[in-house]
Amino acid sequence: MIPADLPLEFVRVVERAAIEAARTMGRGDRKGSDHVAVEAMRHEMETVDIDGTIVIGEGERDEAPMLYIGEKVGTGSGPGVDIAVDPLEGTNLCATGAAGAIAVLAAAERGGLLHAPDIYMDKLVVPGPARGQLDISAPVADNLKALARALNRDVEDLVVIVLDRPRHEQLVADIRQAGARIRLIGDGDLSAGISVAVLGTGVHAVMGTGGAPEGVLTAAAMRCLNGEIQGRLVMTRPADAERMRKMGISDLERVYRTEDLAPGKGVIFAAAGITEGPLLKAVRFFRDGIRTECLVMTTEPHQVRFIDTIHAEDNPDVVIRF
Ligand code: FBP
Repeated sequence: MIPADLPLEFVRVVERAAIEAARTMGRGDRKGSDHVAVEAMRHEMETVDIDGTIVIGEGERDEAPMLYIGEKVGTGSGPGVDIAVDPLEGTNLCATGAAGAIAVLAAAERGGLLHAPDIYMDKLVVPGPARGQLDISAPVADNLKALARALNRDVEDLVVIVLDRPRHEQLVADIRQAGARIRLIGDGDLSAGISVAVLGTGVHAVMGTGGAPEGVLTAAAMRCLNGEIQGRLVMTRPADAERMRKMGISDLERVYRTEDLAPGKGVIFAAAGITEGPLLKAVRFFRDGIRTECLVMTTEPHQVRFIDTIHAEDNPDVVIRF
């Protein structure tokens, strides 16, 4: 049983990572930004009463000094939880001050999140009304027709988010051919996926290949937002086969559904805005404090909360503005 206050504890963790990353915004130092976000998240996590294990993190133990896969986090007293983190999703976005960088954490009871290898994944993310009506293996045009039908609009009225990469040349051509509109993004298919599952954001699907770890985090968000992700692992380097084998994955063609990627009963998803985004505002620094915006969601109870926090200086003269 996940304690009721745990989601709010995780808000603290993503807020801290977001604040530290945001201080480095625009410095052009993607590694430096990532490093401070990782350190801040790791440090804040030490105070959370969980017996946590990182299942998706900064890499294998020999690659990452902190938040590596298998690392124990939390005070050690409390429930056993598996944790997936992306302390800075969109390192380039933060380094250049572009929109959409977020700090992210998902958690579930043991076994509640897929231990996905750090390789690519072909993804299809759609909002709740289209759940179960598209098939990642079907032609793009068929999927866009099904999506339009589910959303009660024409294909021409759909906006599909695609990572701007040469590998997506054919996909972009297929979407254009089908008549849908496209938003090409530089980075950040996880925050794009979250926006897709929230009606009113003006975007209706994410298509194309991005990171598999981001796919698992997207699935945790979809469990809370009733959206859908379908994903298929993609091997691009010789080392990927070994990675998959080590994780017990033999079927390359397998299509993972939302519940395969994030099967937990009690899923928690927390994200904090770093740079400005469609759902979460950027971290704002002012004389008397810092303001952050977070999204924290749970499946049990099913809640989606937006939390706007002023971290005020400890000073009796501080003025709080709306
Ligand atoms: P980072 O924050 O690790 O830089 O990842 C950003 C991102 O754009 C993800 O959102 C996406 O899944 C992945 O990188 C795509 O990978 P690539 O940049 O190799 O195409």
